[in-house]
Amino acid sequence: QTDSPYHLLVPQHIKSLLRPRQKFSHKGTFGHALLVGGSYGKMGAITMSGHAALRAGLGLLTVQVPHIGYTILQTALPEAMVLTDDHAHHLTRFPEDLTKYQCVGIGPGLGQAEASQLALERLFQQVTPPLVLDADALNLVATDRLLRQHLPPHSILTPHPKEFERLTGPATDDFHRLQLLKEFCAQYQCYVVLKGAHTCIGTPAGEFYFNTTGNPGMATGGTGDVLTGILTGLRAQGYSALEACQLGVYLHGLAGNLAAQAEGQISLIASDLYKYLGAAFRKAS
Ligand code: B4P
Ligand code: MG
Repeated sequence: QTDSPYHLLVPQHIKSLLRPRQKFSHKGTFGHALLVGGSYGKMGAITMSGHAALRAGLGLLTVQVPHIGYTILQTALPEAMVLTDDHAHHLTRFPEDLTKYQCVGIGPGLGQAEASQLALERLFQQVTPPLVLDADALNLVATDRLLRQHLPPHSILTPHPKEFERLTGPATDDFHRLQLLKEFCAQYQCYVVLKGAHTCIGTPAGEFYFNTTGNPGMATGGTGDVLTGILTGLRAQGYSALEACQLGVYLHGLAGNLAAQAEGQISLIASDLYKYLGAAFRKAS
């Protein structure tokens, strides 16, 4: 233990966080999550998040998508329940009752339609379960002051560097980016997973956790959507926001390493990450 705010995510720590399954557990033990996203031509993102949430050990999954996504989801992800929005191509509302969900993940493939923005504004004005915000949910937060003002505390945000820049403005160098990360997490009392080759988790307490897994094979479309699913699945199981970030980021990268060992970095695609997530859990535990 040191006083430094900079930490590395090491295997011993990850192992200590993982909770083995008890014999008499049932699906209710492992939480019910809601994933919200998808729009016309972007249904793959939320579908992959769903696969990843389930492979992360989640008990029950509901996915809310625009009407156009109904058949796609029920076919591609038979384990999930599907709620459809009245609108065909994008989301215009969230479910009225969110109390049955232990975590809500929002953003993959969402798009930035004005109606989706208004729906997010309404959501942020009510008491919500823990949130994971990614992709277009972050882009909407970046452009809408009302959304930033009402960002529910203890949310997990997962920007890549461009999305982060939209949230905070440009950084002059890596050190400045960490400074911006620290200020943003403190101001909004949130956990930010700043993604990249050295993904860094920022916390409201001003700590930084750097990931030690992952490889450039993961620089391919959809790998971020898989991370969103993993984090949502872990958070819904009762892991704290910080535990979910640490476990999720580490296991996502480890799955990427195991996938690259088998398939090669060049051919790695995002769905390989949830295909190898089980092997990553086994290796980490
Ligand atoms: P978008 O169109 O917003 O991409 P996306 O849908 O969010 O893609 P996805 O969800 O698959 O990937 P994500 O980055 O969320 O466009 C991305 C834009 O941002 C592009 O213009 C791109 O050039 C730019 N951009 C992205 N990353 C950048 C970076 N590091 N620096 C500058 N510009 C950047 O999630 C990707 C996942 O893969 C993360 O978990 C990440 O940690 C992991 N990953 C990616 N590269 C990795 C690497 N080299 N090593 C280890 N892990 C890596
Ligand atoms: Mg992304």
